[in-house]
Amino acid sequence: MSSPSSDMKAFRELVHQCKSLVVLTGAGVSAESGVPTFRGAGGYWRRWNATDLATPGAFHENPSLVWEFYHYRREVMASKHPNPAHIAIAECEKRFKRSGRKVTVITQNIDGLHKRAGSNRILELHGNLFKTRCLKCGDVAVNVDSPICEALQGRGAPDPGTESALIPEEQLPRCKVGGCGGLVRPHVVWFGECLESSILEEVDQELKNCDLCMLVGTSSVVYPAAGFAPALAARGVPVAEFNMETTWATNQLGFHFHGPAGENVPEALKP
Ligand code: BJW
Ligand code: ZN
Repeated sequence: MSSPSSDMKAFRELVHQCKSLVVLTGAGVSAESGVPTFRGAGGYWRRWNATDLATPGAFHENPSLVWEFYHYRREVMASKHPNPAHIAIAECEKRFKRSGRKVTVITQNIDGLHKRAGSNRILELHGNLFKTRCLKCGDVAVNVDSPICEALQGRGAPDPGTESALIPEEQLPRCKVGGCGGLVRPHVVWFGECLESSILEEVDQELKNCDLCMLVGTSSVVYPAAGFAPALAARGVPVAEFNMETTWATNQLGFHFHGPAGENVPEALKP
């Protein structure tokens, strides 16, 4: 396929004409808010790669360590704010709604920043950092407690030399449903786990109906999300990638805008 265009004027023309815009986002959309991405220099916590701790095996082996990691990220995230990319996407949704058009955010991020920016139509593919799921009764609950439990207070420091806390399981976050008290885990999707089927059905619907797509700040290596934009492009839907780098998907897409999402996304969505 020929290399993608970087003609912003032509892309903005498509935005003005489109009826249903899907914005697929990854960690790069939050990078300018100060949230580390997964792959690359920022993706380490202590001596672990973040993706090594995002597995059911890691939690099974050492729930204390994995909870320290997530506790750290919850505390960091609570101090971060949406950046101009999140805000431009949320404002575009409101503007589109007034003329009977729609914007849907399909995000791999668990940081909740799209919602905090004011987006309403959001599908969170990989869950949410501020939700827990009970391993005993399955209850899913919103949880913004800080710290999430007493034993994690002051724990989770990211420096490579930090000693692990080795918190006994009964002192880790527990289910608040009356009488349950089971161990809870972060309500996020780890490698090898299935994405929620109801969300995948909604995603299918949105992808089927959309007539324009923006792919923002993702390395496009993690499936199933990595397949969404190339599948749209193969169907003839125009897709624009916004990234600091090219990815394996770039050459299958119609547009590529090189550079920080916080600059290029607002430019692309200017009223
Ligand atoms: C900027 C920027 C700026 C920076 N502006 N840009 C098919 C083929 C092969 C394997 C599989 C397959 N189907 C499924 C699999 C297995 C696996 C998988 O995909 N493995 C691959 C690694 C090969 N997938 C799964 O296991 C998924 N489950 C599943 O499919 O179940 C069924 C099944 C299972 C097994 C086999 C087959 C089927 C589940 C995936 C769950 C991913 N979970 C994580 C952790 C979530 C919780 C947490 O956060 O702790 O999700 S992993 C991590 O990666 C996280 C992210 O959402 C995800 C994607 O990362 P993302 O967002 O792309 O971030 P980065 O860091 O990679 O990239 C950032 C980008 O931003 C870069 O490109 C930068 O350049 C850019 N950037 N600053 C613009 N300012
Ligand atoms: Zn429970």
